[in-house]
Amino acid sequence: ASQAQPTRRGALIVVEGLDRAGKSSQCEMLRDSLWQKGSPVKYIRFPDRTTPIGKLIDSYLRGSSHQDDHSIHLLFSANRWEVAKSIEDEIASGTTVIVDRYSYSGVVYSAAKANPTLSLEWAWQPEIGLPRPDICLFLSISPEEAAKRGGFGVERYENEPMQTRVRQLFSTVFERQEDVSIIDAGRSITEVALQIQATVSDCIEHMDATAPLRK
Ligand code: DGP
Ligand code: NA
Ligand code: NA
Repeated sequence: ASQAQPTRRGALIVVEGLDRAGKSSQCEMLRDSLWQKGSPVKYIRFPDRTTPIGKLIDSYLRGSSHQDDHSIHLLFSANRWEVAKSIEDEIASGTTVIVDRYSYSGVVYSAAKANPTLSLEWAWQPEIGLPRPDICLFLSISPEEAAKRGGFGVERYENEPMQTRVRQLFSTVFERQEDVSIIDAGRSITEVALQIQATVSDCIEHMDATAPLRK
């Protein structure tokens, strides 16, 4: 009788970075390269602006509505929680999921507001229990390189003082975090894409794909 193969789960890959680091293009290129190698793969992004909670977030980011700092923080987190189960299901079924922004953006952007009752520690609490990434790629660009890439957009957070605090807090958070790969995203799109592909292949090769996703 034929023996069922042990099911290999997919990987959870998170891509983080400052605004204009090139995250979205790199996520698309990574998705395409995994797809070409024959792995089932899905690309999602946070915030997911299409859900009811996502619509509140979108309106806040576009400056059309005001929210208390804690309240919007919890909405961003809830926006991840409402998708968490479907991420787990995809991964259990063998699909690799690439996520454009996750809990790290969540804590860093909120803590960057320097609200005295919104510390990094406070900000982490609602993230606890979400599926934990197998790898996080941090796309790092210098402030000089960021400036070369043109002006900021019009959304909330897209200004120099905020981005400077976000950059500092990302370093603080990633110093304490395992499984983070810092990618120099100041190079050409192709060079960055190749490094990302190599890093992800290495991660997928070495992870225990028979063990469930961590929390
Ligand atoms: P994007 O659609 O990737 O450009 O993200 C929109 C903006 O929202 C961007 O400036 C980063 C910020 N952001 C993403 N996730 C979170 C989060 O969980 N909390 C907060 N406060 N900001 C976030
Ligand atoms: Na943005
Ligand atoms: Na993005």
